[in-house]
Amino acid sequence: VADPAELRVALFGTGFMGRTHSIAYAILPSFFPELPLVRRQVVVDVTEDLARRGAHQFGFAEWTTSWQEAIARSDIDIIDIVTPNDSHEPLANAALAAGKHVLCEKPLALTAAQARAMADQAKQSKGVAMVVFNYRRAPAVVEAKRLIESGAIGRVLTFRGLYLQDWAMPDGTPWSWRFSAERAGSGSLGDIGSHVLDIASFLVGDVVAVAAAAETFVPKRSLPGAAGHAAVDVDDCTIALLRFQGGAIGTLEASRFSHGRKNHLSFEISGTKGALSFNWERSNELNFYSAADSSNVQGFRTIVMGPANPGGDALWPIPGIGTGYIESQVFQVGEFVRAIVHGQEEGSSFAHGFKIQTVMEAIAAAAQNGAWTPVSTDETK
Ligand code: SOE
Repeated sequence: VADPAELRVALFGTGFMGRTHSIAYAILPSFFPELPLVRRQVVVDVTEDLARRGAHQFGFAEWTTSWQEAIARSDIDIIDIVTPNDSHEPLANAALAAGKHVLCEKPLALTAAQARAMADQAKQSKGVAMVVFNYRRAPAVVEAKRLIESGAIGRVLTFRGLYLQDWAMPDGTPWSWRFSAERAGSGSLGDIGSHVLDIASFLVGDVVAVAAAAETFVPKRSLPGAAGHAAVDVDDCTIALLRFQGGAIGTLEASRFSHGRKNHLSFEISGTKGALSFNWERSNELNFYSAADSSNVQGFRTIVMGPANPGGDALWPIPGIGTGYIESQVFQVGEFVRAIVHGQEEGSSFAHGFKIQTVMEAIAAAAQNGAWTPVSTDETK
C-alpha cells in the first residue's frame, strides 16, 4: 500500500474542467489535511499558447504540448484527463500502461466497447483509475443515500431524474466538439444524462432495461469564427424509461434545450414510506417527506446541509454556509487521492464508468429501435 507524502499531477486539458480540478487540487489540504499534497506539476495542451496560459492560470510549475513526454516522466504520479471525449481512451490507456494513477472526466469513453477496454486496462495496471462523477459527492446526495439505506423512505418504487440546461438553445450557439458523435460519442445523453445515470446507480441500483426517445432539434450549427456550418449528429434531448434491478422503475430526461433551466440536475425518489427530492440549483437543500409524520404536519421538509450531514466535518462549521461545484470537485479529488493511498478505488472506478456507458448505449439503441432494450450485463468484474 502506497503512502506517498506528496503526489505530482499532470493535467491534460485547460478548459472548464481543467480549471475546476486545478482549484480542487490547490485547496485539497484545507479540507483534507490528512491526505498527501498534490503538486500541480505540468499542464499539457495542444498549442504552446494554451499550455502556457493554463500553467499560469491554474498554478502549475511547467507546461508542454507533448502528452507522451508527460506520461513518460518518472516524477509524475497522476494523469488528470479533462480533454474532449474522443481522447479519453488513448490517453488513459497510455497512462495506465505506464503505471500512472488516472482521473478521467465523464463520460468515460465514446462507446461501451472502449469503456470496457479502459476498465480492463485499469484492472491490469498498478495505477488507480477513477471517472469523475462529482455531483454524487454533494452532501445532500450522500445524505439521500444514507436516508435510503437507513430505511427512511422504505423500498424504493420510482426514480425521476432530470438534467436540464438551456445553453445550446439560443440562435447562433456555435458548433463545438460536443455536437459531434465522432468526438463526443453522444450529446445530452453522455454530457449530462451520464450524471443522472450515475446518481440513479448510486441511490437506487443497476438499470437492467430501458426504452427511449431522442431528438436533434438543430441539425447544423455555424462554425466558430469562420464561414460555414457543421452537422450536429448527436441528441439535443434524450428521454428514457428505466427498469432497475430489484423492481423500481424510473425516468431520465437529459436536455440542453430547456429554457430557464440552467444546471437543473434533479431527482425525486418515492418509496413505500417516504420520498426524497433534490435539485442542484439549490445544492445545499435536500427535501425529505416521511409518511410516518402525523397527518397534520405532513409535507416535504427542507433540510439545509451542514456539519451533521455527510462530509460536513470537512466542510464549514455552520449549516447553510453553502457548498457548490468546487466543493463537489474537492470531494471527488479527495476520494481519488484516498484511493491512491489505500491502493483501491471507491465509488466511481473505471468499471463503474463502463457500467454507466452500457446503460447509455442501451438508451441510444432503444431510441433507434423504439423497443424496450436490455442493458448488457456482460460486465468487467
Ligand atoms: C456542459 O453541459 C457541462 O459542462 C457538462 O459537461 C458538465 O458535466 C456539467 O457538470 C456542467 O455542464
